[in-house]
Amino acid sequence: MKTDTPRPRRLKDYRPPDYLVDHVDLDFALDPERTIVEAKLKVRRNPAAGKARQALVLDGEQLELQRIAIDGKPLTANDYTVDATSLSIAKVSARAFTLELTTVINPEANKALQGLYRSRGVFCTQCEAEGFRRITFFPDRPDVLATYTCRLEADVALAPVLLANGNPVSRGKLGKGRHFAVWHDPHPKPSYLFALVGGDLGHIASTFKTASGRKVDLKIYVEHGKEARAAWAMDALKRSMRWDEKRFGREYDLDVFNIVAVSDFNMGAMENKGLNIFNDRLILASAETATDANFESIESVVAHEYFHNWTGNRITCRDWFQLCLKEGLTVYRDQEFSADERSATVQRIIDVRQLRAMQFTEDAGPLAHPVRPESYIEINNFYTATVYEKGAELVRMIETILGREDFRRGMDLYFERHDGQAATIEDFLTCFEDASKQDLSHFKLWYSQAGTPELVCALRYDRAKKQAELKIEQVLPPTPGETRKKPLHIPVRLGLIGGNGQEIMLKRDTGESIDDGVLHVTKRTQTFRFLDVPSPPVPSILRGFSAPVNLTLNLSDRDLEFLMAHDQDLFNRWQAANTYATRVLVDMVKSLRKGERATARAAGFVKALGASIADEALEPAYRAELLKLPSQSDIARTIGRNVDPGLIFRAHRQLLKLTGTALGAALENICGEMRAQGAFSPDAQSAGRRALRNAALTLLTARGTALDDTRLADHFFKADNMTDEAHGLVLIAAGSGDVREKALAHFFDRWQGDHLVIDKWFAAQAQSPQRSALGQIKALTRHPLFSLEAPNKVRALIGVFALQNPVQFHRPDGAGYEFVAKQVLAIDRFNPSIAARMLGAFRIWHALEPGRRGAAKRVLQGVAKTPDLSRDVFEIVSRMLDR
Ligand code: B3K
Ligand code: ZN
Repeated sequence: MKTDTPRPRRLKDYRPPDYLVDHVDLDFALDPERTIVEAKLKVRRNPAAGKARQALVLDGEQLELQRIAIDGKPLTANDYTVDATSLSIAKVSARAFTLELTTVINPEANKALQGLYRSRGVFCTQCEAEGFRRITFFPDRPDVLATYTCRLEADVALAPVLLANGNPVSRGKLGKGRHFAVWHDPHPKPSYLFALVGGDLGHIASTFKTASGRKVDLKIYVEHGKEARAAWAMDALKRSMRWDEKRFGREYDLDVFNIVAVSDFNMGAMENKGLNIFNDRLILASAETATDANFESIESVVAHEYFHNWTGNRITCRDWFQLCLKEGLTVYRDQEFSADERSATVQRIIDVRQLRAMQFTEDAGPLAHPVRPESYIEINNFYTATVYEKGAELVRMIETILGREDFRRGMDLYFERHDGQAATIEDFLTCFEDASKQDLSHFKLWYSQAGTPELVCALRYDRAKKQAELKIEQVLPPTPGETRKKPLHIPVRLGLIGGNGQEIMLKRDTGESIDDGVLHVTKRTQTFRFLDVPSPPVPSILRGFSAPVNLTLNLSDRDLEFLMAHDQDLFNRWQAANTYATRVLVDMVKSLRKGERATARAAGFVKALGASIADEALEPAYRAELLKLPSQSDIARTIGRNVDPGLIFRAHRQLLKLTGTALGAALENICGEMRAQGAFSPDAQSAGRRALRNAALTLLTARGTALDDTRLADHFFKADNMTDEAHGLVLIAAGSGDVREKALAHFFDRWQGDHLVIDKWFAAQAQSPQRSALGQIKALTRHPLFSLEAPNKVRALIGVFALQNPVQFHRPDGAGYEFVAKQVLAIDRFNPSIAARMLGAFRIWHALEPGRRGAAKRVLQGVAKTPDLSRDVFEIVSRMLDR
């Protein structure tokens, strides 16, 4: 381990910046290996800094400083010092001055993909969180807001397209095959939102007229030849722009909005002002090359990045501890957008599934942290499901607590009060308090307390008094560094359903109104009494998943069947099915452990499921969600300790097979009825039909008759869209035999020229539960189309293996762990951010049975002992082992 152990930064140490920068002039002479950056910063003392330090300290990494001057006068070597991470000028004028800097950088050598780098020959940037300091020296923190003018110069042949933030100002030829472009962004922004692009790209164009009548030119830049595949993203962009006007009264504020798709990108996309840069997998889509899930995530990420224009850019974060201020809020907004554009219930189911899979898992392990963390070593490690997805749930709870109207008033006030500022969670909450006159001080605990609360509920019915009594206890499990927790304010949406399936009017004995069905749980234990309940009710608790908690409630299997049939809250109807399936699966794991077969309970579940999916009043997408059984990781999370992924795999298979067999006829019907009607369309309804058909196919395949094998092979080989083709490939690759090799070879031949589609080929093999999988995956790391330097390839092969192939990743011999750790260390040499993320797959190691736990621990200890770890990996592995 490094001798100079990296020191954490802490929220409580926040100090305003000593100096502010009001305007930045940048001039880039783009060159693959020697890009010259001339920066002119208009600097002044920060009046709010109190007793400012004399020295001006700027962040800077991996920069070659060529020239430094103040107000045109070059500094001498005695005037300043430069070390590996900063530049300090001991004495500067108390009055405003212009600091001039010339730095040289090497984009081609930049494999960390932060700062300025090249992706398949295209110059592009990624500055969030701290990448701008790899471009020039700067106070690289989100509370320093400046306007930017950016001039770019490059060879026309190399980079005919030159883009930066804001509006275009001018462009022209320079001779010697060079040209230039100037861009100006009038909106003050932090350095993390800076962006430029230079390259040879094609584009599609459109326009948008804002509510107040301004015309905005929209362009999406992609690799030549892929223009047609950007149409869906353009459509999504325009729908997002309209939606933000209607729902939140937010208009776009520049003359142009540009999106550029690049291949090598550490994350999904980036909201740089007026110039969003995207991982091309989140832009490019056509029926032949993209699945419905791809179309769906393109729509939601395009929306997400666009929505950042207000929640993130116009109002940014004071410091990185406040990350959820922009991310949680923007995820909430994109979820709402998808809910409005598609089916709200199905969207909620998808979002909650994801929350539980990623965030609940994180919250239950060594990497648990509050939505607003209080310390970090490397901020890139905190772009987590907790900050994003749980952060969004907190915003949603505010809406549930205040009601839709007061929530909107609070949002309006937030936009009005903090436009142009770098704000905090306190600022945000105060807006809702002021707008609604409600006190959110208790609610605020959600931001600082980690862990997933458990609500233990019990319902009693008093026949004589015709009263029902619901007792709710909140259990707050300890998380690293935090053992005693305070009770939270938890909004619990409730319904009571009478024996006839009718909703019972909720009437509290206290007389308190409960029109919205929301109970406010604020104490450790609370009892709610309801009057005039004519017959014993079945409770439907946490409707719409009104809070990110686990629910423990003693419902009988009959009660779950009843809810599956009658709950008017369709989310909870699905939840009942999901709870029932989980129960069955956990039982099966227990029996397998004892060497028994337990299928009795399963029969009840399957029967109820059969009845649910027969209900044609329910839309296909919803029925598809019913048919998707809990995943192996869901079962592992529910079991929680001494997890044996081998047994879980077998139980899961058993239930799939049982369901496929028992519901065979109905599923076959679905496969027939849900065939495509007419030409491919990515809309939600058509996608829902495909989803239902594919879900049925999964279960029928598990049944495993010769007929089922033929159906699956046909589904794959005759597919006319990527949703069916990719789904078929995954199912076929999960099996063995000739068809597997044939299908993989067929897919490879067809798609080897397409660097995005071929990722599906890597991923299908990475998730195969076959014993031979690891050997094949190792071989694939040497495949000519694979590269450790390309994050999408790493995610498709290594990420999918570690996260979506539990049975092989958690091989009892530890070989899966060793393989992933070895890749992590190799990647850490050049891309720490991706390495740390991959290592995160170990976050459930403590919950495993002793044999695997020991194996995983040894591998983690090996990582921890490796010399010269990045801060990113150092922090993750330390937290992982520190418990
Ligand atoms: N704000 C970016 C994420 C940046 C991640 C930096 N490690 C994308 C988004 O959340 O919209
Ligand atoms: Zn975001």
